Amino acid sequence: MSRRSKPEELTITQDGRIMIGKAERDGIETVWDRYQKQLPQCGFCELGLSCRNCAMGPCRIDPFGEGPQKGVCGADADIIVARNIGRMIAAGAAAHSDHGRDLLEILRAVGEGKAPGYKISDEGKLRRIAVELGIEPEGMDTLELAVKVAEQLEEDFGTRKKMISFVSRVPEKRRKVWENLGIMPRGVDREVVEMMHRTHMGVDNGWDNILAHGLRTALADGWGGSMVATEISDILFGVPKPISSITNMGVLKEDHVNIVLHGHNPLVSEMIVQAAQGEELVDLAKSRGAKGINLVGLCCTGNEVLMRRGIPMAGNHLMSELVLATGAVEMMIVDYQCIMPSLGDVAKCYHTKMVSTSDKAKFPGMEHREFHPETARDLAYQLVKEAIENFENRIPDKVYIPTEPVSLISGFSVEAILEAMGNSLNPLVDAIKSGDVKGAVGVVGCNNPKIKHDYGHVTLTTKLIENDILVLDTGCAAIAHGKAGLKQLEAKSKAGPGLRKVCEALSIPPVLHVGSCVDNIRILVIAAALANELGVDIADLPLAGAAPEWYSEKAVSIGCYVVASGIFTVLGVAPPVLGSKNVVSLLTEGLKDLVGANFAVEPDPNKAADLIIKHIENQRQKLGLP
Ligand code: BF8
Ligand code: SF4
Repeated sequence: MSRRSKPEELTITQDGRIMIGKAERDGIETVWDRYQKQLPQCGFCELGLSCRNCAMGPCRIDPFGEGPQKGVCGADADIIVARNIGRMIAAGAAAHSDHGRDLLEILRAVGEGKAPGYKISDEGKLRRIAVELGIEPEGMDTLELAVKVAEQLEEDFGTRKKMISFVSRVPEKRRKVWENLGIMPRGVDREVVEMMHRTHMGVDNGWDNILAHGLRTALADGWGGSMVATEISDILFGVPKPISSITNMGVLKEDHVNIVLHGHNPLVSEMIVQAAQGEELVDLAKSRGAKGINLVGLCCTGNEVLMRRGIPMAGNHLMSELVLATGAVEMMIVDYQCIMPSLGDVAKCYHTKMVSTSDKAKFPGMEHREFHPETARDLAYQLVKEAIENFENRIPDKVYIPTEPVSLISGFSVEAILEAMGNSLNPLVDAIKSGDVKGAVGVVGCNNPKIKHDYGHVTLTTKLIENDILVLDTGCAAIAHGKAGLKQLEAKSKAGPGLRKVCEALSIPPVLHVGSCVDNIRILVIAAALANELGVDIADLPLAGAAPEWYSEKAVSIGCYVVASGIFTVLGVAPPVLGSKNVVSLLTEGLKDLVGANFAVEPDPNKAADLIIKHIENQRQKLGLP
């Protein structure tokens, strides 16, 4: 194995640096060690030039033009690259959308009285969504209405429709763009399945045709599956409101029973939160020598319970192994997505009990305890009880909690942002018009060991707010910003004078946490509302997106629906498309003429900020703004 990099070369975070050192001392292999062992990674795959879609292959195209230029079937670089990225989009859209479907199943089960423990937390939102879907809620009781709404949104997945329901939220001009290009999303499952079909050998060999369908598949995620996930979570668990909390590994407490909630879907974690707040279990924890039960989150499940309940956030993607290395975790409960299969191994070095909960996500070294709506409440109680019983098994010599936590404000749903502005978009519109706020950027996505942990997010966002650009964030980017202190009211001191003024007037930080990765749709909803307010297309607004440290297929889908919705997007990691000049030129230039926005790739976050600032200035100029 090559020499380990120094912790300060791997992450900008203090807790991360300390815990990388501890992991090494405890003999734990981390994501960075495994990344090192993989180097050099396959150049063909990196460029998107390898294909294993059939058994005549695997095939690869020589990027230098000397070796083979076609696969066995005759597919060239353009076709292979487009097929590969198309399948990445399909997988990402599937992940978000299947998460949405799981929530719809709970909504229906609540309506049918089959999900004790779950309830409709926001009836107002249920009724608003019903009206949007063309359901007349008058005279219908809440549970009946829940079933109707679930039924109608289930239709957005598989059945044959001209378009999915929430396209109704899309500005008229944008819809025309999609219609003209033939990329109107018709059904979530349909677009994903069709992408798998098109990329089978001998089907779609128009590389640009595959990419166009890629945009449609991504739109079915953004305006479909992810939107369903967010809106139904709000109905079931409540619409987030500004809430204070704390973050980094210092949220773990040495004298408490620590339970870590990891994954994406709030349907397990919400039950655990309820169970852990019950007096009986708290008393049990005390009787076992702990001061109480301390729930903390990781990744997007963490974001969900942070946004709604203020549950402290232990860290983002690359921190998940290191959290276990504190030796202070009694139990980690996971649902699905972004859960490294290495976690079970790490936990073996400590007393930590690992529990998987979804029938579709099992892991080595974890005990599988499946959640079902009928029994979720009882299972949650049982798991918290077992975590408490595990407290006495802690190995004191191995326990180390590295830092003091940082405070933050979370909970900026669309509703909360509007409320902060007196239930009107006018303050934001006025601030943009006057130039106090030059524009807004969604900084989103993952961590990736190819980029120094959190460096991309924090550097980019700091520079954007300095330049009076409001940042909305989700996913692991949001956690990075939280740990860096950018989500505190005091962070306004780091903002430019215009943004600072607006933060003061509205009592908001310059970086607004809008949620988990499915919650990127909250940014779409605000963008659509702004465009409608100004009577323009989303593509005309001074907005941008950025994913400085992305790794996942979900992020590819997000990037594509954001661009197809008309928002310029900068990626910090190059997607595997560089093997095709045609695909690169379409994504970075051609799309501008087709959907009014394009991608850029810029690994240096300072330069990415410059690109975004320039883009926002151009957009302002085109709108005739100062
Ligand atoms: O959905 S940001 S690493 S945790 S994929 Fe995963 Fe990326 Fe984090 Fe959330 Ni999103
Ligand atoms: Fe090779 Fe074509 Fe099969 Fe891909 S689909 S593995 S390029 S023969």
